[in-house]
Amino acid sequence: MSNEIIKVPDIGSGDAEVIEVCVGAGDQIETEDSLIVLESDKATMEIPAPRNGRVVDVLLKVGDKVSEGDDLLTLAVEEGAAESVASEPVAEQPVAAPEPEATQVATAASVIQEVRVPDIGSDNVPVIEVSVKPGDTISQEDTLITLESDKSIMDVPSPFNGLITEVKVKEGDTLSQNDLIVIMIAAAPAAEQTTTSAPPATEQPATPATPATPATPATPATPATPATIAAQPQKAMESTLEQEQANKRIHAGPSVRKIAREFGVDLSLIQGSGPHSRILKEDVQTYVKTKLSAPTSASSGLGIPQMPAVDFSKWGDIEEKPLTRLRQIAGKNFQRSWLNVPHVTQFDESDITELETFRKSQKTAAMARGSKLTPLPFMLKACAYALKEIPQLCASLSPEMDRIIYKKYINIGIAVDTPDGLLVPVIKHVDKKGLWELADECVALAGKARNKQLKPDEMQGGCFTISSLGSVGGTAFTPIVNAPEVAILGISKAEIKPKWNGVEFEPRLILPLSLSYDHRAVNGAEAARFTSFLSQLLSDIRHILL
Ligand code: CAO
Repeated sequence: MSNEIIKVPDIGSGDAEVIEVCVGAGDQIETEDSLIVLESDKATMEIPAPRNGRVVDVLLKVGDKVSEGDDLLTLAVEEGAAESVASEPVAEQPVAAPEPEATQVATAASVIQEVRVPDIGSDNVPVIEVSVKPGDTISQEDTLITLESDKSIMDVPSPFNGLITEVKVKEGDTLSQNDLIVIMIAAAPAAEQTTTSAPPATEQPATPATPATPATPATPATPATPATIAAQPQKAMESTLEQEQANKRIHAGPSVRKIAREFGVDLSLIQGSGPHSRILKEDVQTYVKTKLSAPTSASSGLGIPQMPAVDFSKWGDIEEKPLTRLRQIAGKNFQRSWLNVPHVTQFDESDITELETFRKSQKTAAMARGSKLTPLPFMLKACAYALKEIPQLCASLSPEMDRIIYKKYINIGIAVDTPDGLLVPVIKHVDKKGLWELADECVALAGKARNKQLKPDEMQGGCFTISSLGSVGGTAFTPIVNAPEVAILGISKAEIKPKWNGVEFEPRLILPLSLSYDHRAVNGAEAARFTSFLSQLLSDIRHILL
């Protein structure tokens, strides 16, 4: 084996951008396998392997600008194969060896040139755009016509600077190699033109492009012109970018598609102003301008609009402080959940008059234990019962959204407000713990949260969350589901309210419940059954104390 540097062949234009690297170090490749995909403003083209071998090192990366002769990769090849390549006489031939078929009438400073269709890989390819007309002064590389086969779209560039005198094709014509496109007065003698990097069709050999084989390798010196590249259009199409694939039925030339890709524009959103609604460069430019000048608050349809930057100091003094890291992380989690989860909130209330009487009766005992018996441990216990009764709320959706994962354990998170932001420690196996144990754990975990002492595993494994604002106030709120959990219970401040007992209005302590749930996993009836069951449990705590 010997190492050989494979170089970029003649790509028919000055330079091109690497838009895809198809091989990596260690790959065993065969002749004709695609090595890289290049894109110039005229065409997308694959560069095939000139011979079998093993890739030692890829010397280019996506985004690199390359031209003929640049190092592409190092290939380890069999000794024999490398030698046969080196001794291949074709490799030494100059680029413009083939005789042009064009009729040339030399004048002092110009030559009349017939420009013909190069090797485009197939016959009878329809012309979808004619970009020049008699009288046009054009530069070398300007597009003359655009052809579209069922496999690829290709601009045919002018090989010369000069003046168009006659256009021999029109849209809808079908062309094959060597068909006449235009007659033009080229601005320089033909001898100079043959040295250009984009030889015209008339300078191509009349024979069809021969795929590179080990015997006749497409070495850097047997260049793959745009024509020979077009001989592998199917492969080229496969490697075209995703958006291009989606747009391939849209009428637009490669240069227009390139601009669209650079600006991230979906061509299907653009109304073409060219013949047969063909999208022109100007259409893309106008579209981008319109989008840029649109008010930032308007949705682009491509994502969530950014909030505009506002200089609040224009209206008075301000003070700017960084958000704590915790608030930033929590904020992202809220937003992700809010955007991903279709939220519904079920409101309910529970008469906790008896619960409160019992709780107060235990206050001294709680203090003696060094604990605190707030309504929260009762909520935890009641929720554990309700989650067992309605397991749909003790579940998560699979990331693919095709399965629901029921959890057979009951771990409940409690939202704790800390100076740095919100933390949610998780109380494990709530169903297996008594009220005192839960009360102790609430106090301990809330304390750890506020003192930044929570360990990661104390914040993991939750099935459901309780967010209690009961000590603060409010009548109801809509908590955000702590995804991937599917439900969260918000508790607001219990208030004395008049309740009709069948005979008279009675003052009762009423606790507001707000259950937000992921409507993909939980139905409204299940949510309502959950809060209703919870309400009953809290109204008569004998059930949960059992
Ligand atoms: N109704 C009326 N009073 C309530 C109540 C309710 N729903 N919930 C609690 N209280 C009372 C308690 O009984 C206690 O009073 P007593 O000392 O007289 O018994 C008082 O309010 C203070 O309770 P607490 O806040 O110390 O304890 P807690 O168990 O109720 O709550 C905790 C603990 C950690 C959940 C709470 O301190 C907390 O951080 N809550 C904020 C949660 C939050 O921010 N959620 C929003 C998330 S979305 O942004």
